[in-house]
Order: sequence, then structure tokens, then C-alpha cells
Amino acid sequence: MELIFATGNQNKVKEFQQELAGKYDVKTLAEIGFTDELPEDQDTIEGNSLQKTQTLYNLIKKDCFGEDTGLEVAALDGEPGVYSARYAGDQKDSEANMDLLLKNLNGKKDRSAQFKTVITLILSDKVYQFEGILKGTIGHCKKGSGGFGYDPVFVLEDGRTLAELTLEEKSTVSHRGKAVRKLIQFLQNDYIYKVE
Ligand code: ITT
Repeated sequence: MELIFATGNQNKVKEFQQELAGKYDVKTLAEIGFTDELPEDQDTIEGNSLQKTQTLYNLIKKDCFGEDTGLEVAALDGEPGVYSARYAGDQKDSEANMDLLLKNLNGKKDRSAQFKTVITLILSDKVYQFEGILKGTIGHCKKGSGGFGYDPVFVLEDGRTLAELTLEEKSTVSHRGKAVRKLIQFLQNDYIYKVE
């Protein structure tokens, strides 16, 4: 079964491949020669996930999936949330985003946060969504060299940041890993069962 992944983020591709490789024939936008940026101007993570995936589906009319992820910080009323990529400006600079986050949390006692991923899958005009959440806290400085985005400041229960995990370890606990396993379960059980 071929699925096109509606993302321009190669780090996401790597993390999805960790779970999907060998199970599904996942093609990236680059592999199908699609170079445009997909729109994401909705005010919810669910809405952005749907918008990216629906835009691609309308253009190529092939089964596809996409995802949107946001970091929600309690003491900042859920920010940066849907604005996670552009928190410190349109250049989508992860270092600048983390610096601004650490600055905005300066002096705040509550540093609890969560990552939320919503995957949208479109199969033959039908739309499905799968959510994954990872709870943690925001550290006081950046630690680790793995992962991407806000990983160096996102601290797990065991004290490590997401950037200190291997790709495999991150997948086991992460928001994206949880959402993608729900997608796989759906594809393996419900959907395959329904169409036969
Ligand atoms: P798309 O092409 O899929 O839209 P994007 O990079 O614009 O890719 P998002 O809007 O979903 O991705 O992501 C918002 C930002 O949140 C992203 O730029 C990262 O900085 C951050 N982010 C997403 N997933 C993350 C993860 O697993 N760990 C740390 N930061 C993450």
C-alpha cells in the first residue's frame, strides 16, 4: 500500500520511517517531485494537520497522510502551540525558538508542558485523525544533540531531554510515536478489515 507523506520536514520523515519502514510504501513529497509549501494557517493543531493533508490530497488525488505538532506550555497558556515552528519568527529557527521559550519561562515555577501530534490520513476521500501526547517539563537550558526542534529543552520524567534519546528511544515514548502506532493499528485492523 502506497502512502504519500505531506511534510517538508525531513526529521519527521526519519521518525515516521522508524515505525513505518517495511510495513508501508511511504513516499515523501521530494520523491513525487512536489516542491510547493503546504499551507498551515489554521488556529488549531488538528486544523493545520487537516489543511496540509487535504491540500495535498486535492492536488494529487492519492492516499496520503500529514501531521501537525505543537508544544503546549502550561504557564504560557498553551503557547507556543500552533505557532511552535514560527515562535521566534518566520525563519523557523529552532535555536531562536528555544531561546525565546526559555526567556518567557524565566522566573515561572510551573514548567510543565506537552507535545501534541495530530496525524491526518486521507484514504479514498475519507478523513481520519490520530493523536499522540507526551507530557514533560521545560528544562532551564538545552541538553543533548539528537532529535530536532524543541527536543533539547523538553525534559522527560527520568531527567533526560528528548535530544538525549536515540531515534528508537524517542519513538517509543514520543507524541509522534504514539500517534503513528494508532495509525498503523487502524491500517492493519479496521481499515483493511472494512475494505475486504
Ligand atoms: P511540516 O512540513 O510537516 O508542516 P514543520 O517543520 O512546519 O513541518 P510543524 O508545523 O508540525 O512542522 O512543527 C512545528 C514545530 O514544532 C517544528 O518546526 C519543530 O520546531 C517543533 N517540533 C515538531 N515536532 C517536534 C518534536 O518531535 N520534537 C521537538 N520539536 C518538534
